[in-house]
Amino acid sequence: MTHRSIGFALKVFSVVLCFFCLCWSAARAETGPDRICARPQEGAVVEEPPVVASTNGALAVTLKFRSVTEPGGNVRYCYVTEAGLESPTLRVAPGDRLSIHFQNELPQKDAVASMPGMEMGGDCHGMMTESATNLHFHGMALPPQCHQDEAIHTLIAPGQAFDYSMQIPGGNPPGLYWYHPHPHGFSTAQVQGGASGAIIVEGIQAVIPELKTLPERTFVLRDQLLTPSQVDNPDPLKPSWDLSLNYVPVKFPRYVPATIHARPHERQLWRFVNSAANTIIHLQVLYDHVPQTMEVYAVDGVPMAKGPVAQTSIFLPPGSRSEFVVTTPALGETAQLVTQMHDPGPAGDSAPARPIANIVAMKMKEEKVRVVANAKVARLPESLLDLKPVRTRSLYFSQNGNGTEGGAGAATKFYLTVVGQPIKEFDMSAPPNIVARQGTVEDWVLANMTPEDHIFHIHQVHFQLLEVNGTPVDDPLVRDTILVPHQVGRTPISNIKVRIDFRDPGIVGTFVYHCHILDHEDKGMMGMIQILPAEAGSDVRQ
Ligand SMILES: [Cu+2]
Repeated sequence: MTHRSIGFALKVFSVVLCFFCLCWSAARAETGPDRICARPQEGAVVEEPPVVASTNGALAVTLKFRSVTEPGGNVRYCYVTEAGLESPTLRVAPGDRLSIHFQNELPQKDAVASMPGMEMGGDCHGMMTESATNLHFHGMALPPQCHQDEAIHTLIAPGQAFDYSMQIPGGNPPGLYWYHPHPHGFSTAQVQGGASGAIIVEGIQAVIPELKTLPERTFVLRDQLLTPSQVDNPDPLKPSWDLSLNYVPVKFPRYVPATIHARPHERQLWRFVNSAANTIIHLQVLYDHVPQTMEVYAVDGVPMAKGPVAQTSIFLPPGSRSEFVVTTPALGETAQLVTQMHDPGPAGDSAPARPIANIVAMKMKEEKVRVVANAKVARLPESLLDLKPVRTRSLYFSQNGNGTEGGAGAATKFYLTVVGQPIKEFDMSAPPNIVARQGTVEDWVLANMTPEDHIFHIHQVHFQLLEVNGTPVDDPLVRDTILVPHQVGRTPISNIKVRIDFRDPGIVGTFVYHCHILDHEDKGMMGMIQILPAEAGSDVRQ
C-alpha cells in the first residue's frame, strides 16, 4: 500500500469513526441519563409546563413514569407523554372523559415485606414495593373507584401498565388541581423527585368574566431533597428541602432565583399549585421590596363566588392552590416572587424565607389569551354554613405513640386518630376508621397534639373552616387542604373545626384523609373513610 492510499484509508476511517461518534452521542442525548426527567439549570427562565388539552369532550394521554438516579444519589422522577412532553398540564372541561394510559417504567425493586396490605389480586390490589406507584387527582370530585381516583389499593408495579378512565363531573368546580403518586410509604420520594403535574378544569373565565381577557400562567412549585454537600452545611437557617418552580431549581445556600419573563405592567392570572411534598409556602410578590397586591380569585380549585380577595401574601400548605391576578412590574423595576419564613413549631421542618424567582419585565410578544369554546358556567359550591351536620367527630394528630412527645426524627411515627380508637399507623388492609353516609355533612374537630404543624387533606370532597380553638371564624372558602397549627406555648391542644360535604352523589366508596406533609403521611398519619349510599329521605337542610 502506498503512503497516499494509507492516508486515504485513514481519512475514510476517521470520517466513518466521526459518523459513529455523532450517532452515538445523538442517541445518548436522546436516551442518556442527562435526558431522563431533564431539568433546567439554576436561574433559568421559567417555561410554561407543556399542555395536553381535551378536544371534542375527550382527553386521552399516555403517561410513562420514569426515574433516574443523579450522581449524588437523589432520584428524579417524571411523567412523559408519547410525544416526550414532561409532566404536562392536563386541561379538561366538566363532562369530558379523561383517559390516561399509565406505564410504570421505574426499575424493579424488591417487595417490602414489612408494609401492610400485601394482598394481590384484581386490578386495584397491587403489590407494595418501593417502585410501585399510582395516581391521585388532588381536589377533584372523581369517584373513589378502581381505574378512577382510587389511591389506597391501586399499586402499579414496575413494568406494568394501567388504564385510568374518568368522566370529569359536570359539577367539578372550574379551577386548578393536580396529579401525583400516592403509594403509602413511598409518596414523599416520588413527589419530591418531581412526580406531579397540574390539572386545569376549564371554565373559570365563564364564572368570573373579568378573567376572560387576561393571559394566564401555570406555576408548579415543588420541593426536592438536598444533596449530601448541602446537608453537611452547618447554616442554622438551612431549609429542610430545596424548591423548584416549573422544575427550575432554587438551591440552598446561594438561592439563585429562577427567572420569570413578563410583558411590563400587564394584569395576568397566575395559577399556582404547591406541589411540594413537605414544604409550607408563604408566597409574596415584591416590587422594590414592597409586597404587591394579589387578587385571589380561587382557592383549592374553587372560584370565589363573591369576588376576589386582595392579599399581600398567600399561605400555601403542601397540596393547596391559589389562582390570583398580579400586575407585572414596569421595565427595569426590581421584582421578586418569594416565600416568607414559616414557623412550623419547634419540631417542624425548616422553611426559611428565600427567593423563588426574579420577575423581569421585557418587551415580548403578547401572550395568547386562552379562549375555551363552549365552557359551561359551572354551579359553584354553596356555603356549608346553613347546613345541619348529622354528627360531630373528633380526630387528633399525634407523634411517637403517646401523642405528647416532640422532636420529629427519622424514626418518629405519626398518627391521625379518631378519638376513642386505638392509636396506630395507617393500615391499608384494616377496615375504615370512619363510616359516613352520602347526602350528609359532618363537623370534624381536628386537634394537633404535637409541637409541629400538620396539614389536613381529605380526598374527593371539600370542607369549610368553622372554628379555630373553639372560636367561630368567618371563612367563606371551600377547601380541600388546610393547616392544623402546632401547639403554642402552654396551649394544651390546638384545634380547628371543619364542616365536610359528603352530599356529592358520585362520591360513594372508600378513600383517605391524611396529613399532606407527605413525609408524615408515609409514616402513618392517615385514616380511611367509607361513604355508604344515601339513606332514603335523608335531607341535611335545616
Ligand atoms: Cu403532618
